[in-house]
Amino acid sequence: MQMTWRWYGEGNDSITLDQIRQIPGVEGIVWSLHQKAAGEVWEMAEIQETTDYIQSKGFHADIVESVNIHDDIKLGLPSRDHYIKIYIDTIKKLAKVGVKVICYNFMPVFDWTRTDLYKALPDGSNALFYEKNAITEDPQDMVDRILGNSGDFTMPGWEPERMAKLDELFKAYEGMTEAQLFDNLKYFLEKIIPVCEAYDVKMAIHPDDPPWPIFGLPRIIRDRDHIKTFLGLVDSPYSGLTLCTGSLGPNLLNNIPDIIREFGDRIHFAHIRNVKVFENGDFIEVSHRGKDGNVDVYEVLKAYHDQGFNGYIRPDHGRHLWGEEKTCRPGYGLYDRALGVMYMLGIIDSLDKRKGGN
Ligand code: DNO
Repeated sequence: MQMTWRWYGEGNDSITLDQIRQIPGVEGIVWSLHQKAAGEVWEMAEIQETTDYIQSKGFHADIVESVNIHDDIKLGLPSRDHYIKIYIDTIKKLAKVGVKVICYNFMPVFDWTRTDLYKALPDGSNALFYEKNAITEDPQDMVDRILGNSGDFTMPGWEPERMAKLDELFKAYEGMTEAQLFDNLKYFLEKIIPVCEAYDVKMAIHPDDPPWPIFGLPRIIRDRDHIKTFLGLVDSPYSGLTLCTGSLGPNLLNNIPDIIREFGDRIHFAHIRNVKVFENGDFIEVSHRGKDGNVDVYEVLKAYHDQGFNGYIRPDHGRHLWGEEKTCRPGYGLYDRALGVMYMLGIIDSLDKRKGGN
C-alpha cells in the first residue's frame, strides 16, 4: 500500500509540501488543478508545472483527485460528446506526466453533502456532521450552509458558479432514474476506457456520499449491489473504484471488508475515513481509530493486506483539532489526518511483521 496525502496546491492549502514531508511514510501527493471547472481544458503546461513541483519535493504525483465530469455527461445531453472529447484529451495529457489513477465521481449536482461543517464532538474537536432532519425540501438551504461557512476555502463539488445555477440543474435532472444515470455512465466509460487502456491510466470512481439518494436525485454508487452493477458496465481493470469507507460507512448494512474482498482487484485507490452513526441515522466524522466510530479500520486494512493490495491509500477527512477550524479546509483537518496516517501505518506495519515481512 502506498500512503498518500491530498493537497490542494500552492496557495490553495494551509500546508506546504515541505511540511507534508514531515509526516512519516507519505510517498505521494494526491493533486488536481482545482481552479478548473468541470469540462474545462487542462493545459499541458499547467499539468507539467504542478507535477514537476510535487516531484521536486520528493513525492510521486501518480493520482489526480479529481477530473470532474461535466453535468451534460451525467445528464446524457447531446453536448456530452464535446465534453467527453475534452476528458479524453486530459487523460492523454495526464498519461504523459506518468499519472496512473484518476479519481472521479458521478454524483448529480452535489458531491459530498453535510448539514454542519463544525459539529462539536465530546472531546472538544469538531467535524463534518449529517443530520437527516436538517435536510429540507430546498437544496439551496444546504448550499447556503456549506458555502456560508467554508471561509475563504474553495470547496470542490460546491463551486459557486455551478451552485448559482441550482434551479436550472435540478430542472435538468428532474425525473432521472438510476437506470438512466447508469446508462449515461456506461456511455461515458465506453468512450474513455479504451483510451485509458492504451495510455495506462486507471479510472477510479468515488462512491456517493452519503450513500443514499438526496433531494430526489439518484445516487448510484452506494452499496455492494450498485458497485457490482457499475463494474459490469465496462468490464475492464481500467474501470475501477476509489473505495471510500467514510462514504459507504453511514449505511451500516455495507460490510466494507467484504466489499474489499469481493472487488479488491478493481480497487485502485483507498480512502480511509471513520464515521460514527447514531440510532436515528445521523452521522458524524470521527478519528481514524476504529473504536471511535462504526468503521472497523483494522478489518478494512487487513482485508487490503490479505490480498496484497499494492494500490494507493490516503487518510480521508479529518476532524478539526486544537482550534484549527479557521485555518484548514472544512473536513480536511491537518493534525487529524496526520494522526490517521500514523494509525494506519501502525496497523499496516504490524500486519507486515506478522506476515514475516518488514
Ligand atoms: C471528499 C472527497 C470527494 C472526492 C470526489 C471525487 O472529501 O473524497 O469530494 O474527492 O467525490 O470526485
